[in-house]
Amino acid sequence: MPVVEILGLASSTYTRVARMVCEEKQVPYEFNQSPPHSPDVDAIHPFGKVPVMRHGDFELCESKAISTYLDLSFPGPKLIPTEPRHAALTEQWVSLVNTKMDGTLVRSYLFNYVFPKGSDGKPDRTVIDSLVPQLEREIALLDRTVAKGGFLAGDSFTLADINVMPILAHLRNFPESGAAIAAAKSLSAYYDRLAARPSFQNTVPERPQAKAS
Ligand SMILES: N[C@@H](CCC(=O)N[C@@H](CS)C(=O)NCC(=O)O)C(=O)O
Repeated sequence: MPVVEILGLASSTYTRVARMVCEEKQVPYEFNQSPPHSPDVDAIHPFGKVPVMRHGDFELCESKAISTYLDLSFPGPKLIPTEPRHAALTEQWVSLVNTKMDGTLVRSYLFNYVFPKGSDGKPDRTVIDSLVPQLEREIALLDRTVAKGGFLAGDSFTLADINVMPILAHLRNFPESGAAIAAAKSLSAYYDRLAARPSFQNTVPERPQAKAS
């Protein structure tokens, strides 16, 4: 069996998802640091995004598709449950996080700190302040959800949890999101519990550096 190759950036939340899936299922894999729009990435992802995957002659992009392929192709714990309702809830939470919350929490809020666009090279306070109410609503939603069954989709660990953990890991390092997570008691306990998993520990990226505001 050829080895699975994951190409992407260690700091990329979506890349970490694909790597965590390999780790959880104990799929032997190689991780090749490849930035978005690098030639190897562009050859697989039509929009040059990471992660992408190679497995022998099979090439694939998009973290959810890669996760599904790995989950179906390899033995080990099922990360997308087979029971229909549990599977659907897993899909629902991956979709809610990727299509809405990633936009608020990562691309808008977090990127404002990591890639500041203010004319003085600093994070734009007005933009950050305008994002905080929605950020707090989304953290509160995650908090209420994990308070019910201890996980995002029901009462066991799934791809939905893998998908949100890399985002929470980054958010804990920034002021407003860190405070919101610290105040969300169920979400904080959930984070601490899941952060102890080897799949998470083995994929820790370098810490993103915020520019001083
Ligand atoms: N829907 C994609 C999103 C991947 C994505 O946005 N990756 C980011 C890094 S976390 C990226 O490659 N950004 C570069 C770009 O959008 O040009 C997935 O799930 O894999």
